[in-house]
Parts: sequence; structure tokens; C-alpha cells
Amino acid sequence: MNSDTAVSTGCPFCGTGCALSVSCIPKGYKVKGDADNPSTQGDLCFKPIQMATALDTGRLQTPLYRRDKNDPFTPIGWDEAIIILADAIRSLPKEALYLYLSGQLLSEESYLFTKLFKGYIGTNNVDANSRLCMASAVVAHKMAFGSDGPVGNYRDIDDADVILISGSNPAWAHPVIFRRILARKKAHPQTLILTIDPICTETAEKSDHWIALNSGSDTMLYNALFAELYRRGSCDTDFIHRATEGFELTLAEAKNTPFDEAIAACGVSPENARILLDAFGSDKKIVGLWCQGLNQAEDGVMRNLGFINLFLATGRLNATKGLPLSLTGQPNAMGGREAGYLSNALPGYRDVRNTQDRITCESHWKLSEGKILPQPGITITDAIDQIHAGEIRLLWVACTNPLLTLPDLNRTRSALENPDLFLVVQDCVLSETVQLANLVLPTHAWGEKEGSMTNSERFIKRVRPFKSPIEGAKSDTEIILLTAKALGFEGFDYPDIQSVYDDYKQLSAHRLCDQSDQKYTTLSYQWGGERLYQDERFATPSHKAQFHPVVSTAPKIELEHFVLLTGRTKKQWHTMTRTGLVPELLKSEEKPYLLMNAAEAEALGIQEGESVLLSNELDALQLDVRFGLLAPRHVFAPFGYPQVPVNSLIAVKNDPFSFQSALKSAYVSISRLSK
Ligand SMILES: Nc1nc2c(c(=O)[nH]1)N[C@H]1C(S)=C(S)[C@@H](COP(=O)(O)OP(=O)(O)OC[C@H]3O[C@@H](n4cnc5c(=O)[nH]c(N)nc54)[C@H](O)[C@@H]3O)O[C@H]1N2
Ligand SMILES: Nc1nc2c(c(=O)[nH]1)N[C@H]1C(S)=C(S)[C@@H](COP(=O)(O)OP(=O)(O)OC[C@H]3O[C@@H](n4cnc5c(=O)[nH]c(N)nc54)[C@H](O)[C@@H]3O)O[C@H]1N2
Ligand code: SF4
Ligand SMILES: [Mo]
Repeated sequence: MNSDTAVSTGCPFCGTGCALSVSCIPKGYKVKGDADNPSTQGDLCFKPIQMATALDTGRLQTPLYRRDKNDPFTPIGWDEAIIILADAIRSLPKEALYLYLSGQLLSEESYLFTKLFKGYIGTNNVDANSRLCMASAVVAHKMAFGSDGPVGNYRDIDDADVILISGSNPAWAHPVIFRRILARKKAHPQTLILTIDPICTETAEKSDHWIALNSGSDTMLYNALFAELYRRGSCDTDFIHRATEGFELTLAEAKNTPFDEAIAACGVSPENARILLDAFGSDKKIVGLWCQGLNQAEDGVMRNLGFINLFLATGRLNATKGLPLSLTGQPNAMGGREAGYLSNALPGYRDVRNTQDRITCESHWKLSEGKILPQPGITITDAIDQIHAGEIRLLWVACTNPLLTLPDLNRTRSALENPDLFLVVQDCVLSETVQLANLVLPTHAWGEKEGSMTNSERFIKRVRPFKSPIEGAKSDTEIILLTAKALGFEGFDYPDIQSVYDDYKQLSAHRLCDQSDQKYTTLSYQWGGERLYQDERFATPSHKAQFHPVVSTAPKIELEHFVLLTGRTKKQWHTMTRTGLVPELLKSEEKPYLLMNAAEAEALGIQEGESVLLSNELDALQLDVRFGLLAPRHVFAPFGYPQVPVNSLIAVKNDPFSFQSALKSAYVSISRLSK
């Protein structure tokens, strides 16, 4: 690349989806925000800047193979690797195959994988790490509005009067969105920032009010607010009658617990409850942001719906009074969902259970009718069970590291170690999951590949290469195309990525996520416009938005254990396959830790910095204590550190609607190590 030609691309980290401009400098690459991009307007955080210094570190450069997982790997050529993979796929019934993908893949890659598995091979056994991340938000959006797709956009932050953040720590996890929130506060100091979280996070600290609550009590809180807003006459009855259904039943359920009793059960102070009521009872513009604190729970869909109900009840679905905006975790979890990579989905926000949706895809892919199965595939945690049961015999993992990020890691590990499982891992570095593989397919990485991504506000942009690919690896797309051809499938002759996009975009025509009139070469587009449903015509069968009754829960916090919360830190990215390569990126976060209230630690005789034992029926781990401020009896540890994988303490408990795992919390005992 020429030093004076900056390449416009997208950030490979979080779902904020910053547009970047990368240029070549004598010592490497200079990464800046792309000021011409209307979505993120030139802003960025430190992660992509420092990542650009480690693009070649630790990279896999040749396919590796071993028939027996106890043998060492043998480097092999690409022709042989693809033949081994195609033979393994052909040798098994399609029900025994499973593909596990990632919101860090580009849309074209997720589309091709979906076409190959759900279309040509004919199995819906495809899922993505979005099952651990966005599945509850997806289901809640479908239930409330008729389709997946976040309603609002970042611009709504710029003139909001109240920014209500629940179960999300954007100061760490979506830094550019948080900066935009702080910029609004600076320009308009009356703006109120409210954060509902069991932890006094950096986001909560920088908010006007930290609204502490006990883990698991969101539904109780939102129901209490809902019923009280109605009692005060603060609901928008015109909007409710005109544009929604289900209000009465939802209200009846919400009224079940008296307000004061409910608030107390949640651990929310009466003063904080009043602040929330006053905000929703006013005409102020409220933007509601949420993420994993609502999604990753056994009642994740209910938490999402309870939060959305407050916006529907007060007519907040527009630019004037505000709206909800679900924050997406990974850089392209939005695009992956649009491309149909979840186990029930098909491209263009379609569903395998819908006959017309199947026929549309079959005909677009020139397949015979009936080739796509009408039953959703199994989800990833069920697939782990089926590996144990010997039903799933081939697992192909691309761009995710399940050995550290699924729940119940000991069970996950023993599944992946199963000698009867043929494990194929497609990754750019030697991840923990790669280390258990039979066949390793080394890939190009960020900076080397091209395609498109959709960010958290539905904005699509191009990702472009700015360096030559590492020698010996292939792009994810090429690997899929070679495998499809080795399996004898026609329909995978794409001369370039543009032709993949042009094919994929046609399946979005006349859908909510329509991008069919866009040109790949100039792609920069917010599908659905600034806000969805501004004509109050929703994607539901009746075209009305739907209230859903939400069952209130507020688990009792028992004195014999602590609630372990899990989540992110500011500098570390997931399993550290990226941030672990850059020492500057991890500074002060090199080691995991246990965040505790000082008084609760001291009551157990624990000093700050001391190493303690954290245990439950699944495992026991050692972590060093840091003091912080949390709701009583709550502690926090970050996930993803290979040396202390907290997910081994988390049982598989899934939401019954979204099958998303309750990764946010587990009960644990804490004890001092005997000296
Ligand atoms: N630095 C960094 N940034 C990232 C990532 C990363 O790994 N590192 N990952 C990206 C991805 S994939 C995702 S999904 C996002 C996640 O972004 P976030 O969801 O913002 O981050 P988390 O730390 O997982 O969880 C957010 C908060 O939920 C709170 N919480 C826990 N239980 C409850 C509850 O019962 N109720 C409520 N109201 N809150 C609760 C936690 O205390 C925590 O502060 O971050 C993205 N950005
Ligand atoms: N306890 C607990 N567990 C959690 C969560 C939590 O909050 N608490 N959060 C969950 C959430 S929201 C998420 S999103 C998941 C994330 O979990 P994972 O997706 O498992 O974590 P990553 O470390 O991001 O793994 C991405 C992998 O893709 C590889 N990779 C990078 N670029 C490419 C590429 O271009 N091609 C290919 N083929 N590979 C590439 C990386 O090297 C890495 O191995 O974790 C989940 N697990
Ligand atoms: S905020 Fe997210 S998308 Fe933007 S630069 Fe930082 S990590 Fe990348
Ligand atoms: Mo995520």
C-alpha cells in the first residue's frame, strides 16, 4: 500500500462499528477514525490503534492435521486439508455435522457458510456465538416489533434528555458510544445519565445516578415501574390504542407485586425508583441502551421485553420522546443475523420454519424445493450434549473460541476432546480451541480481508485490506468456496467478494434489512433509515407493536453464597487472541481478578490483593481480590482469561425462548486459601 493512500475500513472489535482510515507509515500502520463516515463520525478508541502493531504476531501459517487428538499436529498442504474436510463431511450423515460461527465474521462469510450448510448440505445445525450474546435481544425484538433489528440510532443520543443504560458498561465495552453520551452531557448539562447495574462500573460512576439492583431482578423492577406509571396516568394511551396490542394483560401481570414491595425485593432504593418514574413520566427524550446484563440470563427475553414495555407504554418510539436501542456486542453480529447464521434463520431475516422463506432461498440458490429443512437446527449448548451422546460427529468452528466462552467449560472440554468427534477449527492464531482440533485451517485476519459489516445502529460499511495477507493462510471465503467445490456443489463460483455481496443482497429485497439497491463498491448505508417503524406499521402480522406480559422475578440473595457476575474489562477482548498479543493493550489487566466490596471481604478476613478460592459444584478457581463497589453479596470476575477460565463455574442454564445461556451470573462460595 502506498503511504499517502489511506484505506477506509471497519474496526474488528466491538459492535459500535467504528469506520477507520488506515495508512501505511514507516513503522507500521496509522489507524485513525474515518471522519467521512456518517455513523461514527471519525471517532475511535485505543483498541484498533494498538492492534495494528500486532497483525503478524502468533499467526498460523499452514494447515495442520492429526487423525488422533493425542498425536502431534502434522503440517499439510491446502489441497490435502480441503480433501480431508470434504471427505469427513461426506462420510457422515448430515445430522451428525455442526457448524459454529461468529459475529466477528464478515457478512459475506456468514452468508456463504449459511448457503453451504442450510442450503446445499441440507442441515440447519448451524449456530453462532451470537447465541451467547444477542439471541435474547433478537427474540424480544421479534416478539415486540415483529422482526429483529434495533429501533433507534446513535444520533438519538445527541439530543437526548435522559440516557438510560441497563445491564451495559459502555465506558468499557462500547467506548465510542459512551464518549458520545458524555459529549451530549457536556453540551447540555441538564441531560441525565442513569445506569442500572449491580456494579458501580465506570459507566455508573460517570452517570448522574448509579441505580444499584440485585442481579436477576430487572423484570420485577420494570414491571413495578410499568404499573406505577399507569397508576400515575403517565402512559401514552393514544399511542397504546393506535399502535399496540396486549397492554391490558401486560399491565395485569405487572400489577401483581405492590410497588414498594417490588422495589425493595430488587434492592433498588426508593429515591432511585422515583428518579426512573419521574423520567418516564415526563415528556423528556429517553434513549434506552442495554446489552449483556439483560441478554445473558435465564429470563433474558423477559428482561428485554420488560425494558421495551416501558418505552411502548410511554409512547417512546420516535425522535421526540426517545426509543430503545439494543447494543450489539461484536463488530458484525448484526450482519451475521441478517445473513441468517443462527440455527433457525435464513438470509434476509428469514426463518427456516416459514415455508415461503425456505422456497425463496431454495429458488435463489437453485436448489430443489424441500432441500432446506423446516426444523431449526440445535443450538450450540445442545450440540455439546449431542457430541457427548455421539450424535454430532463433526464440529467445524470458525472465528470463535468456545473452549473458553461457552458455559460449563469442563463439560465443553470433554466434548471437544471426544475421540469420536472430528474437530475442524478455522482461526488465524493458535487459540485454546485450535489446540484440541483434528484439522486446523489458518485464515487471513483483519487488515487482510474484505467484505462488509453492519454495526449496532444498522449501518453497513466496507471492510478493506490494507496489508498483504500472511503467507500460508487463506481467507475464510476461499476456504468455504474450496470446500463447497470439493463437495461437488455448483453455485459457489464467485470470482470475487463483490459477487458474493451482489448475490447476498438480493435476498434482503423487500425485507426490513433491505440493502438490495446498494452498490458494493460504494457501500455506506443505514438500512431502515434513522429509526425503524416511524410510520407505526410494525413487522408483526397485525402491524401493531406487541406488549408481552413479563413474569417478575427477584431472586433472594442468600447469606451463604455470593453472586458471581461475569463480563468484560476495558482493555481485554474476549479470549485475548487479539489483545493478548499487544502488551500495551492489556496494561493493568494482564491478570484476571475478583472484584469485591471491601467490607464483605474484610468480614471474611480477606485483604486487597489476596488470592482467594472461588468455588461451586462445578469447579474451584483462584483469583486475586480487588476492592470495588457492588450491590451487597455480589462479586465480579472477567471471563476469557485462559489461566483462570471463570466459565467453568457457570452451569448451562438457557432462556426458554432464545436458548441464550445465563452467562452473567453464578452462585459461588469464597474462602481464604489456607496458608
Ligand atoms: N473491552 C471490551 N469491549 C467489548 C468486548 C470485550 O471483550 N472487551 N466484547 C464485546 C461484546 S461481544 C459484547 S457482547 C459487549 C458486551 O458489553 P456489555 O454488556 O456492556 O458488557 P458486560 O461486561 O458483559 O456486561 C454489562 C453489565 O451487565 C451488568 N449486569 C450483570 N447482571 C445484571 C443484571 O441482572 N441486571 C442488570 N441490569 N445488569 C447486570 C454487569 O454488572 C455489567 O456491568 O462488549 C463488546 N465490547
Ligand atoms: N462468562 C461469560 N462468558 C461469555 C460472555 C460473558 O459475558 N460472560 N460473553 C459471551 C459473548 S457476548 C461473546 S460474543 C462470546 C465471545 O466468545 P468467542 O467468540 O469465543 O471469543 P473470541 O476470543 O472473540 O474468539 C474469536 C476467535 O476468532 C479468531 N479470529 C479472529 N479473526 C478471525 C478471522 O478473520 N477469521 C477466523 N476464522 N478467525 C478469526 C480469534 O483468533 C479467536 O480465536 O463470549 C461469550 N462468553
Ligand atoms: S468503540 Fe468499538 S468499534 Fe469503535 S474503535 Fe473502539 S473497539 Fe472499535
Ligand atoms: Mo458478545
